[in-house]
Amino acid sequence: MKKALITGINGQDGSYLAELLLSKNYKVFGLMRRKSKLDYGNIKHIKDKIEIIYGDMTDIVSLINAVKLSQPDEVYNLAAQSFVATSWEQPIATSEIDALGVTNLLEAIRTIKPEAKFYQASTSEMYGLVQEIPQSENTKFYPRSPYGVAKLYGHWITVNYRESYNMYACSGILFNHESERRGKEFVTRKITDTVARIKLGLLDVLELGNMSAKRDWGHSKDYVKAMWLMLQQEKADDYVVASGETHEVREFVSSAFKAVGMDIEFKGTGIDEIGVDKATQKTVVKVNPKYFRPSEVELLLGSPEKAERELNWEREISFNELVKLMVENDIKLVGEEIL
Ligand code: NAP
Ligand code: F7E
Repeated sequence: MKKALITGINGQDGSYLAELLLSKNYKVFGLMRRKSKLDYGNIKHIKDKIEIIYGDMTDIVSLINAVKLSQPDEVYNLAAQSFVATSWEQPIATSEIDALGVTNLLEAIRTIKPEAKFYQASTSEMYGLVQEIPQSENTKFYPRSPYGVAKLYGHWITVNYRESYNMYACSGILFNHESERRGKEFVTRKITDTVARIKLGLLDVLELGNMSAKRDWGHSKDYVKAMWLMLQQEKADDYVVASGETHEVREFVSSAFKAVGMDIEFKGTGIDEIGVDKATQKTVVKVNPKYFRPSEVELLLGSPEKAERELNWEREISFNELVKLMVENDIKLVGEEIL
């Protein structure tokens, strides 16, 4: 039986990856932070099948303990302060977790179990002010947030440990991936949750920031398969995982309203832009500048060509299916709330 250690197990990706590895008969260990109130987050339904180890990416002692206890064949480093907007409010914490935390974990592995295979959750945010369209493994990086900068360190330290110590260390440069388990502060889930509340009469308006930003969105379930595939190769390498399509935030909004039978027309520009329900002529979308970022990533479009060719990775859930799954799930959850 193979053993895997997943940091950030109770996050969106951690929970889907744990399900995937359990289905492949792995013994799964998950690193979680201690909180004042015990909350298993996204792994409530599988917590009895997983061995939880308490630890923190900023505390190398806890990571050494975690590696000692689990003796993993594979380590997936998914733990991070992952919300870009928060990285301007907490740049130091973000760097300590997302940058130095990676070194902490790599050192713990190098000391205790250097033959373990390592996956680092890198991100398309490292491309930031994009230098090329589409972005591939060879595109120059230009991060635009403290989060992107910290993740770039995490990426390069992974490459460096591979080259310095011959460790099997991979970096997956994943473009945005979402799901029914996405945190509600991220734009997709904020949209689907609010659309559900508007549809059910609990809210009137969805307030957003930059609706012209373009993202390459996929479903987390598809993307965790690529993480696993990266650790099953003969040689460690870095891969872009993306859908190969880009959509404006505005388009996600229209699709989400469409999924509940509402047709939206956008009027005006900039901070005066509104989205109007064609049937009732009511304003259901507004811009609120408080959601603008100090510096924005305007466009992301990834090329998954290498992952498709070398890993045989394929995405199964399309953009429209993703929006529909998320909206239907939020209609159900909000419906249960008001019962
Ligand atoms: P997520 O839902 O925010 O999960 C992050 C996890 O990290 C949470 O379980 C969180 O635990 C844990 N964590 C945060 N700080 C920690 C610390 N100091 N010590 C230990 N655990 C800590 O993020 P996700 O969407 O699943 O993303 C997984 C990883 O992929 C992240 O590294 C993210 O940066 C990266 N990534 C995500 C995307 C995407 O579109 N989703 C794209 C590219 C890369 P708490 O519950 O205690 O906060
Ligand atoms: O923003 C715009 C916002 O917060 C997407 C993380 O998983 O993917 C994620 O980072 C876009 C941005 O995700 C609102 O300005 C407009 O342009 O959903 P997001 P993100 O910043 O792309 C990458 C790949 C990661 O690695 C990260 O961990 O949407 N936007 N209005 C808004 N965004 C939010 N959150 N809220 C708004 O009201």
